[in-house]
Amino acid sequence: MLIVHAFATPNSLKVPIALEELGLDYQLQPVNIRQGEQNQQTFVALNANAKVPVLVDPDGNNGQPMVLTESAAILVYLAERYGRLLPTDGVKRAKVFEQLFFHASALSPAFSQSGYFQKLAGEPNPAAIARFHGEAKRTLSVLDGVLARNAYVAGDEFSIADIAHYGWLWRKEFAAVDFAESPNVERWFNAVTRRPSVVRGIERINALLPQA
Ligand SMILES: N[C@@H](CCC(=O)N[C@@H](CS)C(=O)NCC(=O)O)C(=O)O
Repeated sequence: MLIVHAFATPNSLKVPIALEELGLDYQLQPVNIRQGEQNQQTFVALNANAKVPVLVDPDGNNGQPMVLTESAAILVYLAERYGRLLPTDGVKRAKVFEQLFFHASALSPAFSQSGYFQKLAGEPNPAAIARFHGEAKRTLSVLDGVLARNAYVAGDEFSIADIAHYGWLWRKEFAAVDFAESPNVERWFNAVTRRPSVVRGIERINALLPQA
């Protein structure tokens, strides 16, 4: 069975949503990043970058185990292995990659750092907040422009690029952004939230949080 090392985080959520979309069985292995478990030797042996998510496919490498890190790479791997969520047509496929790279290089780091400097950093850093909160709002407005033209982020079909963006928009409060000036993102977000795969993925990832 596929194993996903994960926690209730934006990047982790992407993987169970994809697995639910693909109708696959999987096990979530909790890595409590609030308690530093991502730095334990056993986890760093799986991901030298010490971050969730990590996918372990027991026979993904010609019958041998395959370990994969980076949420966008995991989404591409699953889509290619199971033949869904990533068009084969050149232009449609390129548009999915355009959004995946935009997500991984722009929106995701902006949201992550915006949240870090506003919610977690030990001391105030106005320049960092201005830069990253500004980037979070700016990338959200870029996405709003894309969704003004398309039903989904890479065109008229739901794809792994939607799953990638959804992960961070699910945690928009952490980045201190909202949909007040992004009505197209809001329409898309609400539609994606209603997908059974997303409902189930959120339920399973939230179950990784320690019970109070
Ligand atoms: N580029 C990586 C980012 C992964 C990432 O930042 N994961 C966060 C949780 S969403 C994490 O593990 N943080 C722990 C830490 O930074 O120590 C991906 O997309 O998988």
